[in-house]
Amino acid sequence: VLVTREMVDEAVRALTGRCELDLYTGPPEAIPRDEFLERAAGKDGLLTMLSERVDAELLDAAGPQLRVVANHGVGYDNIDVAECTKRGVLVANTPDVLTEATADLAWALILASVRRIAEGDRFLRTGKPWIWGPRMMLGQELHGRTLGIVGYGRIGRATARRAEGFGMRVIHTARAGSADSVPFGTLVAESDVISIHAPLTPETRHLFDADVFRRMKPTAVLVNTARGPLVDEAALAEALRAGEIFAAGLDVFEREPEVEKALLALDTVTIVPHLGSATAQTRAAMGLFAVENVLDGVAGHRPRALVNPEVLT
Ligand code: 8YV
Repeated sequence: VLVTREMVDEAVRALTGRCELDLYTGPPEAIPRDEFLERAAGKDGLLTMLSERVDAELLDAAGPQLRVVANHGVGYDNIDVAECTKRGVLVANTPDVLTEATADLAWALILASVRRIAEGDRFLRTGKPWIWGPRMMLGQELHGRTLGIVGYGRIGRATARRAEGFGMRVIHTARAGSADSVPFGTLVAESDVISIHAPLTPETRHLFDADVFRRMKPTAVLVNTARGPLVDEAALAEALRAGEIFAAGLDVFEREPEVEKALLALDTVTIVPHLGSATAQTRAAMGLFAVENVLDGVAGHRPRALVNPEVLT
């Protein structure tokens, strides 16, 4: 089994002695593409992370004995699932265990964005003199206002549940549509806070573009803890600069690990480096889940979180 980035100790311990282990430990943090192609050769299982592209080229390099690709994460847009299925390779992910941690981070960004937390922190650190005043750093109220959830799966629902404590009304859009979901245009126009929880697919790429920002309320905030390319970052920077929306909180970026320069220049943007699932407890659970999936797949058993069950039929 090849593991493409360092996992937490619990997960490495769980894998040690259970298989012949090829553990990439860097530097750099992420395995370079050439090395990924080289070290995948002859493996029965791959335990991959966020940006490790598993496509036809990689599957060719791995060879026909590859049985399973276990992704350390719930999102698997880095994996060409159709290509894996065609070749009989199982694909697994780690749903559920990171739901609550990611919903917490969405709220951390919502609160930081509406109450200007990062901006206030940055301001005080400049050491500039300041005097409290009633007009100082005014944010936006949450109570009594509307939260729009884009993508009403596990994490979207967990984020929605937390809104009750803040006295917010919640509306949502869902991929398949459901009795109580609203059209995307309605959500965009009515929401005071929009939190994105949809997967990255060809349909959701740049779902938030210049036109959508123009249709949002000028007091609204946008939070993204899903995948960066759902938002056109250059258009977002322009919308913020032009005052078309109030603020944005971003955990994910269009070209990670790069962050759009125009966003860095704006005080209305709060950014963190893809920390949605980054708690000690959740990362241990994710690591152990991915290990279980890869070992099951290698042993010829059905992984608990199998993305492409059609391989087995
Ligand atoms: C991970 C994530 O940090 O689960 C996901 O989809 O984006 C994060 O929880 C990342 O996938 C690591 O591989």
